[in-house]
Amino acid sequence: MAAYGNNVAAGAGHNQVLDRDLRGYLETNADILTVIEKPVSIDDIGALSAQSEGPIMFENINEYPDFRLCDILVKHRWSQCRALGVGQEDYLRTLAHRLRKPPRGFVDVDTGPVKEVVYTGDEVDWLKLPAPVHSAEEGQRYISAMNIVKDPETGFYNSSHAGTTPVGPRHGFMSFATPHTTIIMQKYRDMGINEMPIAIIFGVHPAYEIMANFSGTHMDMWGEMEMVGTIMDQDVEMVPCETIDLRVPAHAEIVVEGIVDVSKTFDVGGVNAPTGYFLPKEQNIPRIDLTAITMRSGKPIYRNHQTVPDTDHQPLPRLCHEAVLYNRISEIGLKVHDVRFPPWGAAVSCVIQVDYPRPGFVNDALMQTMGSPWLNTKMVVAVSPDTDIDDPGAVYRAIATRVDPACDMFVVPGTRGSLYEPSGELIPGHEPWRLVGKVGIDATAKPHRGETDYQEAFPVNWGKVKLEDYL
Ligand SMILES: [Mn+2]
Repeated sequence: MAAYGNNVAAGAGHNQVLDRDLRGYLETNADILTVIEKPVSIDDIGALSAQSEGPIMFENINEYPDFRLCDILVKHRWSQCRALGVGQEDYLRTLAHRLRKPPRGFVDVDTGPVKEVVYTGDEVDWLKLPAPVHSAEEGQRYISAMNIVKDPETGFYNSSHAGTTPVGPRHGFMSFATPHTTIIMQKYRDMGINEMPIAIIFGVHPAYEIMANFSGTHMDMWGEMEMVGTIMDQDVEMVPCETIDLRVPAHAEIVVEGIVDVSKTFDVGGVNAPTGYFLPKEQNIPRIDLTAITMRSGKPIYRNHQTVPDTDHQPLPRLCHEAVLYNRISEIGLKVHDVRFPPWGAAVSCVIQVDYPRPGFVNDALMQTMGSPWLNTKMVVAVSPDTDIDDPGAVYRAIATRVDPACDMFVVPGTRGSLYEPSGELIPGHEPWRLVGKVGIDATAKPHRGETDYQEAFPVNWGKVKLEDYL
């Protein structure tokens, strides 16, 4: 599955100036894009997308002939690195470095491709967008695109990917699972404003999506949208909305404009968690009412994020976490080769790949990672550079062979559990929050316990002679 990353020639996929839009990105990165031209039903798109390891585009959807649909843009490092226009080996440190830079802001322009088609009033109907049902348990259509809201105090543009259930042509329910939107909605209420403008954006360059999922201390300095140009290392253009006081990416494929009534919430059904479970089974969330839809002409591309099983729904929200942890662990003094919330870790496990000068460093790095702000570090494993972090079997092998359970792992009971997986105890009176323990596992090679014992044996000419050459 890492074949692309290992086989592409040095320089492939590196574009010094990144494409401004998703169409350009897909063209530049055609070598890793799977294009499906055969007609498919919208009911099969989830199951088909989730079989692809790399970006996939459906050109002909039976029920929605006017749209294309793409997915799985950033599941693996070999595709994530294309979003920054750097090689796989440079991706994480590049993102980590750029996240420490000041916000570049965005460039205001009057109009852009996303205004080629404009629907307002009764013409607005988002049920015409190819939003699929993501699982039988959910049983209803689910929109997973990026959204933008404006902090009414600072004016900064905060972004997240709040799962949205469309239930009529012009309304739906939005699950704001991220703390910042919750804080911003409270600011509107405190100012006596019940109508929060919101824009939902489909089909942007994947760097927007990586940045939109940032989670950490930033609200007094910038919003995620002001940082997109920073991580792309180039200007991004924004256009004014038609019906609300908000600006949106000029080169997006589709933009939905609407208003969230922050004064009320509604009981709606459950949701597919990034862990792969149908949790929580009930949600109490606000309603959105649509005011406009604008889009590009010529078969606009609907960006779907199929949520289950292992897709880019697991890594995407955690790519900035990885970069923040890269910085924090580096500060301790370890050489960090990689930090990964792997798709096969169900969004509650993190693997750090490190070198370190002497005993003691790994436990500090494990504690730093386990104590991160996010609820995704229940099980943290440290490995050495000779363990293939892309291969779950290799990580398991390191745990099996390089860990003395009596001294290389430690458990911390009673920490903040994820509401998205069932292992923690529900906290009475605070449902769906859970209490859970965490485990740190040092599966690194330990030279101080015998250098040569940690060297694995391989055949002569391993990696040089290929069986395929003899077939
Ligand atoms: Mn935020």
